[in-house]
Amino acid sequence: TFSSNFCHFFVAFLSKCAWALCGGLHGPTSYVNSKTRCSGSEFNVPPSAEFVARVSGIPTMAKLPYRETAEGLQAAFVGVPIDTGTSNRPGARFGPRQIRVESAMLRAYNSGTRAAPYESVVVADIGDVNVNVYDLKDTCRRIREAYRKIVATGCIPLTMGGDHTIAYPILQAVAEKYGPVGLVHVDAHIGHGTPFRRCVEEGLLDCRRVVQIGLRGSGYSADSYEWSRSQGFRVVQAEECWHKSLTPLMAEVRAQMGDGPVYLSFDIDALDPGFAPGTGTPEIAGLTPIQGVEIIRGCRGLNLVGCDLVEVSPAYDTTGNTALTGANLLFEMLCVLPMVKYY
Ligand SMILES: [Mn+2]
Repeated sequence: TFSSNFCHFFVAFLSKCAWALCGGLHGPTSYVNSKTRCSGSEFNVPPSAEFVARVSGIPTMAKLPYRETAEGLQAAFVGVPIDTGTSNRPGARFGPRQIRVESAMLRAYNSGTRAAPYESVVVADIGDVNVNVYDLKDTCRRIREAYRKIVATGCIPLTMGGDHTIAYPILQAVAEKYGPVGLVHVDAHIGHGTPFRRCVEEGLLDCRRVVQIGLRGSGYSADSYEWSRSQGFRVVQAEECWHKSLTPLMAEVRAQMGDGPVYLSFDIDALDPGFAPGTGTPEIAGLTPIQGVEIIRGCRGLNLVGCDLVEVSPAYDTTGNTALTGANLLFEMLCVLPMVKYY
């Protein structure tokens, strides 16, 4: 409608004015200013590239302010730079850093869905978990402890990996707070780094509310997904996704997940390596970026308590496109969090 359009542009205009007034055009440190400090609003708003050059500044996720802790935040971008759990090509430890760099392209509104995350969620980049690159078990302990603190206040972590192992200690912390969670797992592999097997063994998942989407490739036996199905998971192999919109599938997934807490774990290798080559264990004939976006947008309405985007490995990515795709998928995740306002 005209009035909602007007409101949208008016609010966008105001936030830009706030930036300009804040000194967004002046001074080397001004880019980390936020709307909080400028206008008294409670939200953090990244500087618009209309006022602050995209290439300027220290690269935080989406050019959001950096905060030391999750205190006072409703959502937080967190990096977990580890690849000690990688079984093939290493390099995902550099994923969070490269995602932050490419995220400079992100703008404040979701043009496709009309989501306005920075008008409705207090969000910041809280940096990286201090991992132990020599000891995966110690890294898992460090991740679990860091995420306990993050989720303690109700903050929703949006994690940048890192190899998929990290989902295990994250889910330990998440399930400790929320109880066994539903899981939307998007991946070429059944359990990259085996995080979800460990999660099942520890009772962290509500197994009737688990779906795995995009599984494919050669296997260790003819029925590679028997274990998943015998746990009660819904398995949607890549072949079932070929040539299709995944919007109808996601309606079924929403019904499966119900109102309970849900965690979304998205391995970038779910996408075809033609679109996202910068990853450790590529498998051909994967999902398209459109299908990836359909999956995430299809999570709108779920009680999401955490999301991750893992396995971005920049060294195998000659164009930066994998990290750019990862940054955009993380933005899409922010846009489907329960409290996000839509125009
Ligand atoms: Mn994978």
